Amino acid sequence: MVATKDMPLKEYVLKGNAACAGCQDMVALRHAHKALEGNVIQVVPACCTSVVQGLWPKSGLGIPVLNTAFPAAAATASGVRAALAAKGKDDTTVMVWAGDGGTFDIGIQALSGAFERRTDFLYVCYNNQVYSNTGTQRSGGTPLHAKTTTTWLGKKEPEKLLDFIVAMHEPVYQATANTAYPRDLYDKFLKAKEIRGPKFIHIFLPCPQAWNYPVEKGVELGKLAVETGYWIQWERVGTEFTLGRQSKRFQDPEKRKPIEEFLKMQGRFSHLFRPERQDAKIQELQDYVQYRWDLLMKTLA
Ligand SMILES: Cc1ncc(C[n+]2csc(CCOP(=O)(O)OP(=O)(O)O)c2C)c(N)n1
Repeated sequence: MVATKDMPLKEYVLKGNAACAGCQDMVALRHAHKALEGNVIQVVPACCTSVVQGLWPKSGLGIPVLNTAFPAAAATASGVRAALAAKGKDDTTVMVWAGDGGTFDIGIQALSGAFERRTDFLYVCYNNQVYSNTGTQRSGGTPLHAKTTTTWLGKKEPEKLLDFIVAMHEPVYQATANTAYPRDLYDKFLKAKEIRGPKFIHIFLPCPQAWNYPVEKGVELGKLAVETGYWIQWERVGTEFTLGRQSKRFQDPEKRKPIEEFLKMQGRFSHLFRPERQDAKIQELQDYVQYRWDLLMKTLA
């Protein structure tokens, strides 16, 4: 794994942009771009990142960015790749950077199409599990029982199992990442930029606004997600699966921390503990951890 001192010093996420305090998207963008070293065209649909990117002619990102309509990110990437091919520029990474709303829900048709066309691009879904930019409405990536502005009593359905939907499109590279492990995230982008074909990186990304936790706790929360087994770090090159070293220990349910520790740090789950404890709902979320592990190890490993 890369040593922090060996990462490029150049910053592509510029100071003074419009991100909220504690925004983990900045951690993800910063390390992704250090790996890509500026040789990238980034396609951004409507999401928090389009606010960070800002209004033309100014920009909060020091790389070429193409802002596109909410459902169209992956289709736009196919077009950018075709234009680059026409100019003979094959070594530039074309990267979609979209939220969970723009991926699980609104952009999924375009995503499916671009993968089916085998577009040479990298699709990144930064998953803060909610439509953050417009005031934190529930998305297809919002977990069971989480409160959002459109699920006041907690969401009634679990999230879509996006990784499995994407895997069935047979990407050449697929990985999960987490901003609590920025060196691992950096390495995954380094790897992705060398592989030609459709690629997908799914980033777990706590949002202090939507999840309602103190802004300085983002990394702690990201680590807890892994230590409780809630988030699993893995990658696949073609069909070759590797369980991430951060998650290896937690394949054993005995080694995992109880899901409660992850839930308790977040206001969006406070109704599970106050005014009285809702043991059945906490248990449902605990059981769902094992369900996802089993599904992953049975189908993709
Ligand atoms: C077709 C369309 N519908 C709705 C909107 C309004 N809108 C802009 S950003 C956004 C939320 C995006 O959520 P997500 O993709 O999860 O990214 P995040 O805001 O969390 O970064 C919405 C609903 C829009 N711009 N276009």
